[in-house]
Amino acid sequence: MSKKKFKSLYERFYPKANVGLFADLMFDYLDHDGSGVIDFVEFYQVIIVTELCLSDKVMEWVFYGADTNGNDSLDRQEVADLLVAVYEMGGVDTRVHPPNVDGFFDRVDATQDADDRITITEWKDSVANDPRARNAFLKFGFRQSVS
Ligand SMILES: [Ca+2]
Ligand SMILES: [Ca+2]
Repeated sequence: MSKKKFKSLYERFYPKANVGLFADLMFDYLDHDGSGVIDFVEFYQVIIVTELCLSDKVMEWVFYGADTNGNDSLDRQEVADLLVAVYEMGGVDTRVHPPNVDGFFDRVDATQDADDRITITEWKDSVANDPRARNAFLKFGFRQSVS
């Protein structure tokens, strides 16, 4: 999407905040190659970084944004894509430090119902227990109050 579209979408998410300048900054930050265009994944990274805490709403939005096939749960590929987005947002080079998806499932899913899918409940419980994901959120000003 173009910068103009980005700013208008962004302002719709935050109608009460003066986000124009920040939207400019974020657009330029995300538009690594200077093409003047960013994609939706990049856009939603911006939305999560600008929330001030990990509210339920944000956690749900991220979850359903990551659920690309719309079946209300995250499989391993969807979790991998999501963790890459979150880690990259936190400045982690995922080519050097790829997300440990199996470890994530061991920690999050195996301790719950072990059905090899991440539900919205499991997802909300998980971020607080993933240091790299939590740091990525905290780095952008999230408060630590997850839940
Ligand atoms: Ca899914
Ligand atoms: Ca599960």
